[in-house]
Amino acid sequence: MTTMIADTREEKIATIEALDARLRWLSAWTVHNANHLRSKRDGLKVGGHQASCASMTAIMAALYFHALRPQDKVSVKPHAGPVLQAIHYLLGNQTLEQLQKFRALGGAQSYPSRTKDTIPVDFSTGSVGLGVAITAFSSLVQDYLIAHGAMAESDAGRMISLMGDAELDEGNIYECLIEGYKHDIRNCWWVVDYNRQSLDSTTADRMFRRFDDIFETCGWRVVTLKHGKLQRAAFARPGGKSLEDWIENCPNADFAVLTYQGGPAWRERLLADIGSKAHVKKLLDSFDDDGLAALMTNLGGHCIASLMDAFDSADDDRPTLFIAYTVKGYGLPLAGHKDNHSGMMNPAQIDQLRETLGIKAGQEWDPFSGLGGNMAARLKNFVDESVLAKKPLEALPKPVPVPAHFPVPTGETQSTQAAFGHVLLDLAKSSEELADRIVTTAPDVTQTTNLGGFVNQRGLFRRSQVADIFREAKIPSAQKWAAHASGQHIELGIAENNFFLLLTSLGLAAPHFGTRLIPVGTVYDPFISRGLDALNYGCYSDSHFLLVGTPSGLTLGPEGGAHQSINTPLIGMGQPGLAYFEPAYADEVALFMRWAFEYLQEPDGSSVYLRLSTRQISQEGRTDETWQEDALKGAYWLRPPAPGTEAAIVFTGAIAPEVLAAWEELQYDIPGLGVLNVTSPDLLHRDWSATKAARWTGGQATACHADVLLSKLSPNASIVTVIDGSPAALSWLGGVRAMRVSPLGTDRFGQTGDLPDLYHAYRLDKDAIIDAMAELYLRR
Ligand SMILES: Cc1ncc(C[n+]2csc(CCOP(=O)(O)OP(=O)(O)O)c2C)c(N)n1
Ligand SMILES: [Mg+2]
Repeated sequence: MTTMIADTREEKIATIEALDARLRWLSAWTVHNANHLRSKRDGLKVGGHQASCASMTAIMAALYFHALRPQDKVSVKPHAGPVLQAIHYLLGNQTLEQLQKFRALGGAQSYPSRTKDTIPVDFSTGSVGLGVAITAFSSLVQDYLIAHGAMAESDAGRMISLMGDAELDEGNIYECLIEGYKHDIRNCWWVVDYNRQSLDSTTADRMFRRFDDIFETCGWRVVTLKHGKLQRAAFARPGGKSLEDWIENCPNADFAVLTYQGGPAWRERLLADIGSKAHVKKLLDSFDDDGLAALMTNLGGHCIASLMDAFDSADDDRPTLFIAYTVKGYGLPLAGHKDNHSGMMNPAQIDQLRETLGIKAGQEWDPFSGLGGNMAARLKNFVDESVLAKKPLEALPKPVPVPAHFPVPTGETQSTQAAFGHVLLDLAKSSEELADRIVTTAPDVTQTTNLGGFVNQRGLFRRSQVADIFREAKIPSAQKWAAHASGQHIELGIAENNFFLLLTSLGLAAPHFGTRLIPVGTVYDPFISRGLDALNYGCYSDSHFLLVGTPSGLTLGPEGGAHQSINTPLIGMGQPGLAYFEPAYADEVALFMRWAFEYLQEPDGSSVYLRLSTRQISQEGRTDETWQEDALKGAYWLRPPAPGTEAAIVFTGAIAPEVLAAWEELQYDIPGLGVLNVTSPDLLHRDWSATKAARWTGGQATACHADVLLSKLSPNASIVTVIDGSPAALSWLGGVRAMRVSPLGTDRFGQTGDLPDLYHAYRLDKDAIIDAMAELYLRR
């Protein structure tokens, strides 16, 4: 055994203080190198946030090298990304080359990224607020796994967010607090870097204590770290009480200005304000200017001993908010300046910092430079022995088997939404392992999106049993809402941000906790937009889940314009990490769901989005399964064209009956007219662009699926495209083989009405399709 540097707590504090200084240096130097030393080709500022990093190095040093346990997961405030990189550099998990390529292609990312960074990252961050709330949902997912016997209670980790104080302005934080309270979440820590500065300004003094109230109301313990040990020692001396009171009442902006100005300014102001009070002058005189500046900025969030004590004090599973007072830019010449968010040290200033920290010129990247061989070896030993160095790598458990076929819901007329409900219900009644792994959720729209059948079978999830009072009182209801630890539906209030964050956490259950869950979430299609950033966050984090948007489009009829989704097909196409399908028929729903359950378990898979409808339409009398292969690629000929035909109708989704009616009528004028059912405008478009790109990027220059399908038509053919949504989702198809297009769809807000009226008013009916075709012919 090598001797540990930290045999006593005092030694440990001193060691972590040394690491804090290293992290401050390495994070600042990484940003400096990227901006001032690396050659530039485009004149763009590279950027980076030295002040945001310095604000948090002590918090991170104390957390990572003292409080963290192997099973804990951490979400790091985006702008402290370089500190996380530096920690892994000290641990030997990060290379010099990666740090030198900070913010360059293939290098360390500006903000921690699960998918792009080479170091282990538990949670991606970037969009402020989301990286915080996700930890609460992951603690809920952990509870779900414990309750379902997939994890031992003793293996429960803490889900920790290291957050900026401006993140407390994001509404999604409070949505999450409320939902978290309902679910009685535990094992969640949020540590606020309370530097009272955001990007633009110094934050409002009025919020002092309000955060405590809000969090305590929601069941959290609040631990405030206002003063470091130097300050506490000074307060205990004669005159100290006056100094403490002065700090207590000092407005945030004044504190920031004085911090920036330094020792002489502190002295002048303190003497002016409280110099006449007993013993104060003597107390202040006992510090030189640098000492006074150090004293006044010795806030709790920069004091390793105070941080260790605070973390140690929260030794149960109660959710805990640590408010750690800090100075933005602590220890740097940028400290406290209101413009320091993107501010950067100039070469002279970084040189000065290097000297202060005892690092030799030319040894800036040396992890333990300037410490002397013995000390450096002992520090390295401490780091190597830390819990973090033993953190297990993320697991990739085997996929859950998916049955080879899903039975197709029967019925002459069906809606895609009802078919979705049937497929899930069949699964819920089965003994398939897949059914046991499915977790459903919805933001208060469980019944109206046809999840009810699954929930009746599998129950609501609650750690402690909640009886179904209506049922016990024998009041008839279609819903059996008993909640218990083995339930598989997580009920959410109406907050679509929460919905997407929960789906994200559920989708990360495999890498985070070693057990695969198959998340299925339903939401009214138009309200996807309400949680769009959280959806994007989930996809960016490479979480895989099945999203069902239903009902969709004008086809919602009498519900009217506020509920009719228009641009969701474009969201489905434009969102990376999300494969969008819009089935027309029930058998397509069964096919895509089966495919999705496999695809979202593949390492290169993604989340899947089904855009569904409540409109009941006549089903196709299929005679074979040949359509399926093409349907899974994004489109198939529902009515194959005669070879070389001059025209086709290309459609997506629930307006199939109008399309087929137009087809019947047009056949006399256009014999052999084809009908192409585009089941996924998304896959079709991706395939088209990928095939085009492949020619130039070393791939095979094959024809894309859309090209193959449309090549059945004459080279001079025309197409009418029609979708209950943005026409742009399909109109691009004209570009694949240079065909003329008449695009139908909705590009203005909807309104109430029955379907014939609406389809007529918005030109989605049979006549509109025939007119559009006629127009193409007339213009020949
Ligand atoms: C959703 C979102 N809006 C805006 C931004 C731009 N932005 C980046 S950091 C920041 C302020 C951060 O302040 P704070 O959380 O207090 O961090 P710190 O002071 O520690 O840098 C803003 C507005 C963002 N990253 N995400
Ligand atoms: Mg801040």
